[in-house]
Amino acid sequence: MKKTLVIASSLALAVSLGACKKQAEAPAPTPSATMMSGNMANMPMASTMQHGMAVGTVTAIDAAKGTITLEHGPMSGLGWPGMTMGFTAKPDMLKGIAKGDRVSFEIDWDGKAGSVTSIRRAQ
Ligand SMILES: [Cu+2]
Repeated sequence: MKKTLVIASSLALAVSLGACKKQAEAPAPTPSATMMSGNMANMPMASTMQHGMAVGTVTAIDAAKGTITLEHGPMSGLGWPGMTMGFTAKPDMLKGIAKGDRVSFEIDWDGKAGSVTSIRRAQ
């Protein structure tokens, strides 16, 4: 009887831990345009711009065109799960970065496309 109780409560614990993790991965609230002030609020791009940070691996890169594809882990700031996706970047920013490199990077996301604002090789 006592043993059954212990098993039941550890099961309940496992379930609640699972729920907790799921909640932590849920997308963060979107900053609204009202959080911005002055001229920024009048710019459609700026009003929806969000910032994200992640670590990932370069799966494709074209420094001349300023494009990079990253297989990234969870994106903090945007609440994204890990995925593979393409971004734009200033060509200068991609100098010294190669396919297969592990990088930590930050992006601005306008709701449709992401542009890299900083990227560096991770150890
Ligand atoms: Cu992504």
